[in-house]
Amino acid sequence: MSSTAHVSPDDIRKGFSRAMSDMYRDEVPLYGALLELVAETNRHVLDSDPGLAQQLQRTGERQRLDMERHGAIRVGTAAELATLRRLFAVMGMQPVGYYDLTPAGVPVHSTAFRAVHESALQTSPFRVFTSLLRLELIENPELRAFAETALAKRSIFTPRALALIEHAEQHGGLDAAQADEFIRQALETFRWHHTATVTGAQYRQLSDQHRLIADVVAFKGPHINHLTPRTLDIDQVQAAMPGKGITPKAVIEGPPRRRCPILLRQTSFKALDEPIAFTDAHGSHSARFGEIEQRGVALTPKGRALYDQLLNAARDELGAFPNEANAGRYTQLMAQHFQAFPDEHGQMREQGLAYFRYFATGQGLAARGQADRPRTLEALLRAGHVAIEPLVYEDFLPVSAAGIFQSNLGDTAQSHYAANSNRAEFEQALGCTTIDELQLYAQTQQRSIDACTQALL
Ligand code: OOG
Ligand code: NI
Repeated sequence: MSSTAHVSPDDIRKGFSRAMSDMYRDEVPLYGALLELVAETNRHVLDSDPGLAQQLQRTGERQRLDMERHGAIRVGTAAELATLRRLFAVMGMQPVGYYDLTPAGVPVHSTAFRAVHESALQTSPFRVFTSLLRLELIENPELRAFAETALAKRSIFTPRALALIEHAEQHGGLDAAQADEFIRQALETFRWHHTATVTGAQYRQLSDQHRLIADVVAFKGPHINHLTPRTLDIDQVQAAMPGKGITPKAVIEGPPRRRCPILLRQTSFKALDEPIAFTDAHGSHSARFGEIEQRGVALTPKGRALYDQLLNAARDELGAFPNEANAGRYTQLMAQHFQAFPDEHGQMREQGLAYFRYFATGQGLAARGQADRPRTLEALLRAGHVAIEPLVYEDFLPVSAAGIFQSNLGDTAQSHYAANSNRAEFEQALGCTTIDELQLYAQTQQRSIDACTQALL
């Protein structure tokens, strides 16, 4: 068996991402509508902005754009999270970043499973935002015990999925037939269930504590709750959504609209109310929604600090959680505060605010071997022998994620938790540490500089 060629984890991820998207489109038709709208908008943007088309061609993002998406799931126990880590590892996905959403009233902490190397991201940039419920935040001891018992009874992975994970770990990979079966079996974990594992009354009790708690505890598994395609112009899609029968949330999360996009902008439409059979009665539950994202350049620690400072200043001045009523003022405040953030790639690079990829230009390659050619990176850039392109942000933003969660939980019940952020506990549950995303961006940037040096020797 081990003599058969292994399928690359990147190809398994690519296949899984496609299978997941097909499953979700079958189950949630509005996701299909959103995919079409995003594809149409992206085509239009690429046709009307040749400069952007060229930039995305050079970085490879244009080639990966149509298959680019992220999903999100929520689990209930350390064991579930640890097994998910092993499942995602089979597909070359590792836990990157730690996000604590408790300060925003959402009783979870999270990581994003994704590929980490630019060449792997190029094959498939699929990411899964994965949250672990913090059961210790349930105040009522009986309810907490009930939730723990319900979670302890369930098994969210099929026996074949577990066997194939083990096989991949022991043999260093899966062959083609095993990879196909793995994709099918792994998909089962993320499927929607029309039946709950609890009574209607138990569901209500959990839900009264927090809707998220009911969403995790009352079901057989961590259904995928959204899949998010990447658009090149989120304002255009947001404006076009109502025409397609989709009502977006009032405010786009993340930075304001800019010429040079930074980090991540996101918007979503509310979760659908879906019929559920409880063990003793019929009712409904809403969990699944649609979201779109627009990705911009990754920021350095200095750039991120400036982003956080400006975001906080705008929110402080708004004096309330952004909502339908204050959306206009929020947009205005954001635009105003973010004037302090340079909106030109050259300036962002010079001020050390963002990460870039460096490319040897035709001019640079033509000058190879010439005695008087420039030597330093700065001189090469000035001479046009090297050009920069923004390094795309591959991760998430905690304040935005909290906004996405809230819009789907109904903005009504805002919980307040005094609990501290607990990265160590999360990593203990996960079974490893989370990777620092900033280090990944710095490494990709450095590899591109090294490649330029090589090419222009
Ligand atoms: C995850 C919400 C966060 C994002 O894109 O920031 C998220 C969830 O609702 O489970 O997906
Ligand atoms: Ni999302």
